[in-house]
Amino acid sequence: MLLTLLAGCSADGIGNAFGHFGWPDQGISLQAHRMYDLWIASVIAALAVGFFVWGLIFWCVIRYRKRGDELPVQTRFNMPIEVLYTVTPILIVAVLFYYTAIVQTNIDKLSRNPDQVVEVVAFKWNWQFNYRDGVGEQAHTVASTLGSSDVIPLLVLPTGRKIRFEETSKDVVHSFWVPELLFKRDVFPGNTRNQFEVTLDKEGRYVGRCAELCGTYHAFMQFELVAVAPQKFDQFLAAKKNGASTPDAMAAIGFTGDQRYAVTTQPFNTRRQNQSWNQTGTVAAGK
Ligand SMILES: [Cu+2]
Repeated sequence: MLLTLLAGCSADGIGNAFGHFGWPDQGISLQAHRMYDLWIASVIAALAVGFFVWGLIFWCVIRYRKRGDELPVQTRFNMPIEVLYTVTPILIVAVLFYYTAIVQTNIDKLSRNPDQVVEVVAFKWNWQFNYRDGVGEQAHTVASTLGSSDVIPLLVLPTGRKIRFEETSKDVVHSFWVPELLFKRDVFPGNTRNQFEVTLDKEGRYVGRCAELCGTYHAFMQFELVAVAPQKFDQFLAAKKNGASTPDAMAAIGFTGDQRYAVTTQPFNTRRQNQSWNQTGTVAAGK
C-alpha cells in the first residue's frame, strides 16, 4: 500500500480529505511535496497497522471472553506466530526507513549551481536576508532586506528556481521556519553555516518564524516569504540593487499600498516598559 501511495498521486486526495493529518498544507516547494507524500503514506501505514491490531484485540475480547469457571486450554507458545510478529515489525520499520532515507537525501541535496543564494542572518530578535552573488562565505551581498521591531522583513524569492539558503547567526541558536515549506533548519552562530535548498512552485505570501526559543523576544522573530514569478523577482532584485527600499522594490513589481509590506503578520508591540516588572521608572533590559 505504501508503494502504491508513494508511486501514485492519491496522497494528495487522501490528505485533503483528512485535513493533511495535522500538517499545515501540501507545501509550496518540490521538496515539501515529497515530505508531504511521505507523511501521508506513513500515517496511512500506521493507521492500517492500528486498525489491524485493534481488530485483533476486539476479536479476542469477544471471541475468548469468560464463559464459565472452566480453565481454557493453556497455550505456551506458537513458533510460527512468534516468528511472524518479530519479522513483521522489522519489515514495517525497514520499509519506513527506506522511504525516509530516500526523501531525506533528496531534501538535503545541494545542487552544484543554485540559481539564487540567500544568506539568512538571524539575530536577537529579527532577521536579515542577504541576496548573494555566489555560494559560500566569500560571495558578496548584492542586496538585502532587514527586519526591525517595527518592520517585518520580506524574503522575496522566485518560483521555479533552485534557491540555496545559507544560515548564520549573530548571537544564539535560532531556527528558520516557514511552515508551508514543511521544513525548518537551525541557524547557528560561529563557523557552522547550515545550508539547504528549495525550489518553490507556488506563488503567494507565507509567514515565517523563528522556531528555536532564543530569548525574551523570540516570538517577535517573524518574517514573510513572498514567492513571485521569476521575472518579477529579477525586477525586485534589480530595484534593490539600485538602492530602492524594500517597499519601493515591492511597488516596482506591482504591489501597491499595504501590499508593499508584510500581509501575513504584523510587528507585535514589545511593550518593553510594561514588561519590566518591579522596575518602575527604570528602563527595561534590552532597551
Ligand atoms: Cu530566534
